[in-house]
Amino acid sequence: MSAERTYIMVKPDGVERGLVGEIIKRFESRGFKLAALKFVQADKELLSKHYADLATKPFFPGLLDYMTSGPVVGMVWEGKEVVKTGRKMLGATNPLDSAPGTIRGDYCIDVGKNLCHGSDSVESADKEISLWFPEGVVGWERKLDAQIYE
Ligand code: RTP
Repeated sequence: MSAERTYIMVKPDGVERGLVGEIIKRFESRGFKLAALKFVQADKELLSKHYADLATKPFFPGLLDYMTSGPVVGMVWEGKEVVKTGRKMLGATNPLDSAPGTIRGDYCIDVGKNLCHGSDSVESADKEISLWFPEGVVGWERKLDAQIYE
């Protein structure tokens, strides 16, 4: 069983719209294992680190306003190829390009209100998990894994 981890975050619009449970449910139902979860009012300093690669983009100030407009729910999910699969489950960055059946494809319309974030590589996931969970992530053994992985 792979211990790959990804950082998934419900953005302020997702929290306000009551979609936290729905997003968690999709990852749980798929068989991924929840490894950490946190409700945070993030500040611009933290988000500037999270989105450092977007600092020169014209939409960056608006992105910081959006992401600080309310609390977010940060999570670490664990499982086989969870980084790539998590991104597929979220859907395309622009919700209008997201397939039905994905989170964005089912629940949103605009790129600036796209509900959720998912790490785009294992390397990004490691950085994001360290940034959002500096206290570390507690490992736990899930006996159910025997019913999910061959
Ligand atoms: P995320 O980090 O949120 O999972 O999104 P992503 O990797 O799919 O996309 P990225 O290019 O890293 O963009 C990060 C977030 O910035 C907002 N965005 N707005 N107005 C725009 O053209 C625009 N482009 C991106 C979105 O909230 C996007 O998720």
